[in-house]
Amino acid sequence: MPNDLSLQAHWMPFTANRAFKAAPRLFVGAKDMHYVTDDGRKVLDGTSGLWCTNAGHCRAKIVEAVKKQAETMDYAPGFQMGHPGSFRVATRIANMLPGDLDHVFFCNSGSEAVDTALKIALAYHRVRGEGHRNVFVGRERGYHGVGFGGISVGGMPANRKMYGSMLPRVDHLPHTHNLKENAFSRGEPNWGAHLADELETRIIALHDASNIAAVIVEPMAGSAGVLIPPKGYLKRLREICDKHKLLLIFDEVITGFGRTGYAFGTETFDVIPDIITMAKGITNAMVPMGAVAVRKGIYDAVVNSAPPDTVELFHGYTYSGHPLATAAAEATLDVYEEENLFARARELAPYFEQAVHALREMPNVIDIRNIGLVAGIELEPKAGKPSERAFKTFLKCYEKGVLIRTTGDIIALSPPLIISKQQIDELVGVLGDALRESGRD
Ligand code: PXG
Repeated sequence: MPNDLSLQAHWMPFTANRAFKAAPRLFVGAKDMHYVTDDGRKVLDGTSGLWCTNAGHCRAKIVEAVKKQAETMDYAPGFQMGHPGSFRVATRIANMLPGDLDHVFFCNSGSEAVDTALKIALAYHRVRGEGHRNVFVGRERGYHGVGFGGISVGGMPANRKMYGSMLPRVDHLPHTHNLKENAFSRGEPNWGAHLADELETRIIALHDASNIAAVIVEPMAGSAGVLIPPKGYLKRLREICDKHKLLLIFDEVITGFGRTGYAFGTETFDVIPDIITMAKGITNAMVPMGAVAVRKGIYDAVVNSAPPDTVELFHGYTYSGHPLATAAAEATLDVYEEENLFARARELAPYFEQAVHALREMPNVIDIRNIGLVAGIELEPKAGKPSERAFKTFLKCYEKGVLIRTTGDIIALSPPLIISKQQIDELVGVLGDALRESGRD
């Protein structure tokens, strides 16, 4: 670390600031599958940064596109003005989505995408004369970013407990994680579709469908530790939403752009929601960007309800559709397409599955689950010290040149979709060594 670098002023996000500043870990470079540390070590990226560099790091095509855009036009106002890039990206995203999910609103992060989606859902019901539909249904262990909307529908206790009042009318479905029934499942677990029925039997029964605006879930919960939807679960949610005219929102901030083996989770799980939120992989993380895709009927209802020539939705961000972000997105979508990366994730998935499930024999492993190029490895928490075992494993992996991610005592692997079989072996091999060592502690 440079001697003149002071770490004190920066209040780091979701980080143990004091421990980090006592023993910092700094990256200073990145290329393809690797980071470079400040002391010149290469670290294999097993997590695509924070689930976002799906095409690998510093890809030349994306770098060039952003450079060129920065030289040509740095910024264009997005309100009552436009620039071609945002229209092109919206069209391309609409073409990647199934059904009539064909209008796209831009923002700058997953948290903003979630807020935007919730607001669009309320606006949609209101313009149809159903403004009484203002209850949102999230799910326990859901993660929808850190805005007040997102933490309200989210189900991560630590992310909520400090912050007092949130959106006032929210209920939560039960999460689907059950080790007794589903431990060591490969792909979608068999047990748990019936948990979707709670939407009808408990939540709709309590609030009445006529008061509920939307149900928001991650098709596969990422941050809570890779919780893969049970077979048939998402279809049941869709059926119940249809029956009671509730909008179904899929938060695809993590599952978007190939993570589960197809462009989006909607395709992998063959269930079409009404609204999809996305971010992260949309620009391969080169420039922050988020987006919300909605079905045609939602756009039409809101837009056509306003008098002609007036603003239809009072919502937007200074940087909605920022030119650098749209340039990065266009080049990123090119890379995904040219290198067939979503199909590559699908084709590599069985090899990845075999590799990660071999960790079953390691000490303290109580579950392994996977789909596409994502896996969760759950450890038995150390008595009285939750999270410690997984975090120590993270530190050992980092020392050995591999980046993993932990949440509680769950290890998540979500490598860039360009990973080779040899690198999968390296990632899992190093993690295995680290688990063996942590097992002795
Ligand atoms: N929705 C989902 C499903 C997410 O996973 C967000 C919204 C919020 O996105 P922004 O861009 O506002 O952070 C996320 C973010 C992790 C991890 O390791 C996950 C996220 C972010 C950082 C770390 O689990 N997900």
